[in-house]
This record gives sequence, C-alpha cells and structure tokens, in this order.
Amino acid sequence: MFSNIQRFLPCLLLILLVSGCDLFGGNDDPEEGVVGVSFEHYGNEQIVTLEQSSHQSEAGHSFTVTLLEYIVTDIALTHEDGTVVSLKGSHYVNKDNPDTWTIASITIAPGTYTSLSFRFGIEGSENVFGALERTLAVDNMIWPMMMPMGDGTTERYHYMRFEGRYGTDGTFRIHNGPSGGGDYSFPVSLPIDLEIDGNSETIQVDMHLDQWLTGPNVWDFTDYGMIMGNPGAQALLQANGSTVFAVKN
Ligand SMILES: [Cu+2]
Repeated sequence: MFSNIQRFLPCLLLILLVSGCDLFGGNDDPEEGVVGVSFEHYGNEQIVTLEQSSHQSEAGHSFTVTLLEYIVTDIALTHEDGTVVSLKGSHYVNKDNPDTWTIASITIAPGTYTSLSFRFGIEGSENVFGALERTLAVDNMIWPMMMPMGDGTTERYHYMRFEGRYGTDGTFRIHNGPSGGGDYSFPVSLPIDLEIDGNSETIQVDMHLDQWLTGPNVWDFTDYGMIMGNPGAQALLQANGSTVFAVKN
C-alpha cells in the first residue's frame, strides 16, 4: 500500500507540473462572460409594491401604483472601443409578472463596457402591431388605429401603461404611446463600468416612477384623464423620461 503511494506521487506531481497554468486557470487571455439585465421600480427611492406602497408626486399627491407595464427596444451594450453589442431587440416588463423583470443572460466578448442603452417604447416607423414578439401580454399592448387613439392608419403598441390611485379617491391612467401617429419614444443611455473576463453579471436598471411626474414638467394627476389622444401630454412625459432611468453600478 505504502509503496503504491510512493510510486503514484511522483506521477501526480509530474502531471501537475506539465499541465501547469491551465489546470489552475492562470491563463492571461481574457475570457468571454455573460450579462443579463434586470428591471426594478421605485417611487421616491422606495421599491414599488403594486396596490400597497405609497409614493409622492411633485405636484403634491400621494399615489399607489396598480398597473405598470412597458416595452423597451434595442437593448445594447457599448464596448469602450465603440462596438455596440445587441442584447435583445425588444423586451416587455410587467411589474405584476416577475418572469418579465429580467432579460436572460447572453454571452459577450471580454473587455470593458461603458454604457447600457435602449429605447423607451418603439421608434416611430418600427411601431407596427405584430412586429414584436407575439405573446398575449405584448399583443395586449396594442394601440388601436382609430382616432383619437392613433393616426387612423395602423395599429401600433403602447409604450407603457402606468395606472394607480391618488389622494383619497382619484385614479390616474398614464398611457404612453404614439398619439396621433407621433413618435414619443426616446433613447436612454446609462453609463456603466462593466469588466468582462470570464464573469457573469447582471445590470440592474431602475425606473423611478416619481420622475415621470416631474423634471422638467410637473405632472398633476388632476389635469389629465385619458391621454391616448393627447400629443401634448405625450411630449411632456417624453421630456420627463430623461430622468426616469438609472443603473446601479
Ligand atoms: Cu391606452
């Protein structure tokens, strides 16, 4: 028995020496990694819980969120050398369905990535009903062609439905989309500091719901009912959207 070990040990040492660095991962070549994206939703820095959490609008109303669903498109990472890496063409998020809160990880090349970008909503010419993945939830985002909802020519998609209650008995329904056939989607580019070398990372995108209601336009729920036929209201929300998204680094 003892002599068996004596004979075996030198062999084992030789194997370790020959295989050397590779066995212990000391390879200096950077390796590809995987990246996913997750979406979280805040009101005044507090995580939103549907029907429960209470938040404050700049106009002075407390509000509770009852429905939140939206579509983002052209989700991509930008490498420090300028290369743009597409993560997903479009993604539907529903606060009520955890399965929609993440974009599945994809494999990307090693290196440093400096921004995550996407479009809130769907760019004008691409906003044609049926062009996105055909799931019941996505199909349900339909923006009808009939005026005053659309431009009377083509069925499109809502960008977002953000609904809730405010004050003692008020309700609000913020439906973003192509009112009158206009394009009120907007690009979002968020700085990140992401090093990929064999690692697995998730980028968390935060939507700050209170920011839809301010910066630069103070949005008073009492001034707005259904806004699907209101291009002016869509433009205000588009402008406010510039401070809605952030990434935790
Ligand atoms: Cu609507």
